[in-house]
Amino acid sequence: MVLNCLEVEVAGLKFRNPVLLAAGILGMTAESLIRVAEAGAGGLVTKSIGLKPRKGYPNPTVVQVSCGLINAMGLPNPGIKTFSEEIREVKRRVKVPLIVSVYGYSAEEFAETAELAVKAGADAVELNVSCPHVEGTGGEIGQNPELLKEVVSKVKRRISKPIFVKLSPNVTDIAQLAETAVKAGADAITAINTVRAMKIDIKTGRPILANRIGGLSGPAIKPIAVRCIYEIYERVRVPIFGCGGILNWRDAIELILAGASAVQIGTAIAVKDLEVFRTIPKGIEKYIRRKGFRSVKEIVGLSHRL
Ligand code: RRO
Repeated sequence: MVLNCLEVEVAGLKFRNPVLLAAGILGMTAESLIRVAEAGAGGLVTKSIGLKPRKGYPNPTVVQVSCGLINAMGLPNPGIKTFSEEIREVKRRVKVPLIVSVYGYSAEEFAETAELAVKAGADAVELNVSCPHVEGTGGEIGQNPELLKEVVSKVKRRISKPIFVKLSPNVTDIAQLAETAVKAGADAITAINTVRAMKIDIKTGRPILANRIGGLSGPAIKPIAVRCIYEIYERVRVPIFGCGGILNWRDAIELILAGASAVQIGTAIAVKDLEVFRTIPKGIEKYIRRKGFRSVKEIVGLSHRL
């Protein structure tokens, strides 16, 4: 019998392959999420959803730079009550695990939103404590160990599904924050969110994004993601979802060798389309077989053991 060497079980969820959709892209409607699943993704993470609808920032919200994209979307989302219908629709139509990314302005808001997401059918929640440019939430919570602990432990008391905590690279010691999250009950860490960045139009002299500062994603941040994952892997014993700058299967392998049990893809979809959900798993599988391994699990964190 030929075993599927790509299948992984992470934080109690079974994924047919370790290449998931990252939060923030194609994650706001059931139709786009289903398209991603049908394109081959091993799992789906939604756009970050809050308790109430939020418009987001005015345009321009995204700008391309030579090494990636800078976005300041500003958490646009329909709110969990409306989004619950999208969750139900995805669960009715596709089998892959659905992880709902949630945010809040307080521990109570995180917990209420997570609870409603699970009630609608989420297989897990990913707590966004790392948005780099929205006041009162995101990075402001994830950078503060006391607030981080309060948020994670409150959500843990409220839901029985796995909790992933998505961390920011815009901190001095990401591994320390990962440890705080795990002690408070995180079942997995997702690393990393975008890196605070800016672009200025030299003709007008003005910042291009309406919010001025945004988050950089894409190839420029991959070495930062590798370093963060490597440090987190040394510090905590829960699985890591690696995210940041993956464009091809080689990048995915690098994050897995650093310690990621599975990876999430965002910006590559804008650059290369949904084909990445076929080409990246295929490339990972060929690498594993060529190297004589039986399963992707055998190479998770391998660079720490060599
Ligand atoms: O919506 C956004 O502007 C956004 C979010 Br929530 C996030 O977590 N990371 C990011 O780069 N943008």
